[in-house]
Amino acid sequence: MALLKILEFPDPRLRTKATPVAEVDDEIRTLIDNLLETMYAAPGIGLAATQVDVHRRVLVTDVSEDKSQPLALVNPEILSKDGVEVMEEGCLSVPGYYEKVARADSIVVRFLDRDGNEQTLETDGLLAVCIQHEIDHLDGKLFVDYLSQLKRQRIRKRLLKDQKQRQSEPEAQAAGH
Ligand code: GNR
Ligand code: NI
Repeated sequence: MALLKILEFPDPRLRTKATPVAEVDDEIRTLIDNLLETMYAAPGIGLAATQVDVHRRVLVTDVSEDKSQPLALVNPEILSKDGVEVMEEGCLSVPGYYEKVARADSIVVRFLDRDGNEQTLETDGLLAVCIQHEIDHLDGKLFVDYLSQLKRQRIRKRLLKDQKQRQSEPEAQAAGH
């Protein structure tokens, strides 16, 4: 298992559209394990392969309190959406910012599990929001795209400033500060 580096907005690699997985093999299972480890360490409730610069259609989530419900979705496809849920969202690729976003409240999603078996999941609330957020990543989309241009530009400028500051302090970066 390995901890992967998470790309941060406005890194252009986050705009890449991920390609479908042809076969769920050991390489994909290793990717899933590393995504889960990276998500739990962050900590976060979801992570898309795009965020670790792997442009394949793979995402993981766990919305439980005690890391008891890991889910991996390969080639996820939303079959139907219903209702509206406004939730305060955050993103590991947009650290430190939380904003309200409106999404479907309930979804039906079809995907391949880690054994390559096709599954259909009907869910709502936080898990439904999280899966929509992660599928957006696979399409090169971020939650800041739903905000006003003014808010998005402010976030962009502040994050760029943080990133440049970290680049100029390589020792602190190595020490994890
Ligand atoms: O950890 C995360 N929390 C979160 C909260 C509300 C809506 C979506 C999310 S996903 C986010 C982790 C992440 O960035 N996944 O891409
Ligand atoms: Ni995110």
